[in-house]
Amino acid sequence: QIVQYLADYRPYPFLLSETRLDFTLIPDATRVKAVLSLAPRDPDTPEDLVLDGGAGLKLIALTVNGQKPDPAHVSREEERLVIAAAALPRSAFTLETEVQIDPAANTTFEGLYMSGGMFCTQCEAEGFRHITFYPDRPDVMATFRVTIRSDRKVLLSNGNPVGQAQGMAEWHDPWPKPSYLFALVAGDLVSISDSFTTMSGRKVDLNIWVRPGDQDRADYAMESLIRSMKWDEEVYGREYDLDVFNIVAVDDFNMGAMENKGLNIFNSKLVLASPETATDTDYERIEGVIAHEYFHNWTGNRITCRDWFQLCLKEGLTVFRDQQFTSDMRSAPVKRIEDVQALRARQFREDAGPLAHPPRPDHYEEINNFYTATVYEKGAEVIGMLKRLVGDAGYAKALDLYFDRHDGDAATIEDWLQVFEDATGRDLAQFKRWYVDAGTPHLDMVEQWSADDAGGRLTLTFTQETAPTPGQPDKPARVIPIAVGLIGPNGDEVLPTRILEMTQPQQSFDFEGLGARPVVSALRDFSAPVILTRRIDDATRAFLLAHDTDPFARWEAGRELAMTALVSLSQGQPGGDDYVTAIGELIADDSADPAFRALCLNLPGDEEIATRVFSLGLTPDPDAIHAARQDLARRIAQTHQDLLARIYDRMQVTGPYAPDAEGSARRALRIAALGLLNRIDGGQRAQVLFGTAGNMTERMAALACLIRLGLGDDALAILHQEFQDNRLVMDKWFSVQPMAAPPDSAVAIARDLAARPDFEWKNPNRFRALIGGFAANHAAFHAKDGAGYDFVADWIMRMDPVNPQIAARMSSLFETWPRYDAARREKALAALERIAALDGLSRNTREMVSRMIA
Ligand code: HT7
Ligand code: ZN
Repeated sequence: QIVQYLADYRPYPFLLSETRLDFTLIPDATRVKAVLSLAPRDPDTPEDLVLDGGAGLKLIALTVNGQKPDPAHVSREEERLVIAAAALPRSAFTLETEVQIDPAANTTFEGLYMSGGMFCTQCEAEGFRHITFYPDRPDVMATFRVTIRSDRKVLLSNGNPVGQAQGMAEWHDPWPKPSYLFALVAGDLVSISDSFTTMSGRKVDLNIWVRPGDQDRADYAMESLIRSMKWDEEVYGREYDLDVFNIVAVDDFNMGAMENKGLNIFNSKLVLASPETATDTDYERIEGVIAHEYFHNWTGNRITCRDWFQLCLKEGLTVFRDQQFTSDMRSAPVKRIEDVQALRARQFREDAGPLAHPPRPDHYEEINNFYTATVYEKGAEVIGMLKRLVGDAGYAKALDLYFDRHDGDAATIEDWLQVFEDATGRDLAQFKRWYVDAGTPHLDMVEQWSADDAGGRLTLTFTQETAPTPGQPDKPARVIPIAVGLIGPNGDEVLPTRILEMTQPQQSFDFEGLGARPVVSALRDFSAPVILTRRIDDATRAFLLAHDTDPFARWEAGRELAMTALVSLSQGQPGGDDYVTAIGELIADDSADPAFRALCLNLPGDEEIATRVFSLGLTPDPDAIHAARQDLARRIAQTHQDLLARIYDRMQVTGPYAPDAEGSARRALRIAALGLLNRIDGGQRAQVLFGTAGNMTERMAALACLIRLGLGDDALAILHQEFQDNRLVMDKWFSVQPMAAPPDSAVAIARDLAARPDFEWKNPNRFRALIGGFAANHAAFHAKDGAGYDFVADWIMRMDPVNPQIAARMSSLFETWPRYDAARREKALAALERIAALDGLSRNTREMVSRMIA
């Protein structure tokens, strides 16, 4: 069956109570013995036992209750092993298998594979079936007992250690779990260790395992873990439940990190950091991802998903929780603005193109293609809306009920919503649309003001509309929480934030007894993931940028000022004067948070401008957009050069580097000022900063400035010389060049880089650095002659047979192709068709490409 449908869900016909695994680890001939304690779910209805298992499993032995079944009752299909009901007892039985696998030949980084001499697993979503025959689905949960035999020094699996001898270790995980949470690591590793005492007084050993030499770069990850454990106790009342919590850093990893029970495995870039090698953004991501994976222990592991259609149940909720955590650890307004920027850049783009799907899809071909911004980030936004609608107390009550009711379950979105209905008494039938419908609603707001003797009345009329998405032509109205505040003409707030609940396609809300006509501050804190349009002039936007009391709405007013100017300039029209004036006033305000000022000073990127141009019914011209952005940036620099120079000097942080909110805020503003000044000082400041800065944040910013001016060669050579043995810094080296290069030279630069022997393209981080870095250069990727499309397509085709997950993920770079002019569309489509025609194309990439060219 190629397409999987939610509607076809059926419980597994067998119950699995315990899984015992015995690994003998040899790089090209690992043996895996599995003993499964099974029982028919309904003994009166005999069923075949169907086990998942990939072609790479060589079956060595199979017994049922110690007996070899009649071979006529055992069949091997392409990706399954079937034991006929006739060969199975009607009551509890033991199935034993032994297989041989070849981790050394596994380049997919799924299942059991090798990374730098170490054995490592990745089982979500369906990797376990490449390790042994098993019911590899999230609703089949069992306790695990694991024996590892290997000559590697450190042998790890899930749960608690229960035995250790020379060349052998035994682990027991008492918490029933699905196979996707299984993990094993065997390597010559070293650890940094600490401990955490839980709220009930249990001491937990904490270890972060890294390659020898990397220990001194794991401290921040450890501190982040301890902060996360404490926060989850304080805010959600969730305590850790094993004696030990292990984290392992791995160089070859398809995604960011994995929440395996008690044994989180991380991409080394999300563990290792030092001021010399990591940027502020890296530190913030490390803290956020460590928290995310830790929080999965409850939202994902203790309560897991019934099937993969429910993925956003664990991912949306866990992203929401990690966002809350970061808001508490750092600046809440800045975090909110960053999250909205990311949502718009990735999820809105997905929702508006051929890959659009609901947070809970109802069909898929390859589940790995659904680890998307929609499932993760929109999934989190939906929970944010739910919280706004039921209030903080309602949310807390619902979450307590969720943990009480579903601990140990494989749950669904229906279970999740039921908990909110039961805890708060609200009917959430309409709210469910957010989970099952794709597409971003467009929300239009019209203001009507009428003055009379009793005072003025303001009427706000909202209209919602969602464009059709693939397979979903009709979009009924959704419930939309719209946070609104009113600002008086003197800049004082006359109405603090109020949530308007919109449930109809069109709906009006009145505000009575207002003295004078206020300015509306709408969609405060980005209260719903919608695209808001309103008729508002630049003067009113500038007023909101100066006076709005809601930080998000204030930033948004500035963003809109910049965006309208950029759209106008990209169409060959004038624009930008109001923005240049207003931004000068804002950044001169030393009482405002530097991080907030930096966010306001950074112009929208080329891709974001293209998205806006397209949403206005126009065809984006990447070259004109790039030129417009350059032009506006240069005007800001020229107009405010003294002010920017002052900011650049004053924001310098003296003393030792600390990756905290305060220091990174100052550096962010300093770098934003540098980016503008660089356009008029001939790269002078950037040269000095690159040579003198003691931290990677400022060095990378300076390097990007120099590359932009075509002056980066010396700095690149210095960085290479210094860090050629540091993979993570070299990834930055590979990505910044095509990303910051002038668009007309970026393809050539990317090609040269790709030809270097140290472009280790099978490593996902390196591949993403170069290919993803290049595609982030919007005008270069969308070059008129199609060279950008061809470069990326060639590399997707090369990667596909080696690592289909990575190839498929990279193919989504093409998802915006239908927006552009006919000549570009033709070239992008030709590139996609070339990929589609590749012999033996993986299921992963085939699904993605066929959705994009459908
Ligand atoms: N739950 C994990 C998602 C995941 C993954 C991680 C690493 C490599 C492959 C993977 N496939 C799916 C990560 C998370 O969301 O926390
Ligand atoms: Zn997650």
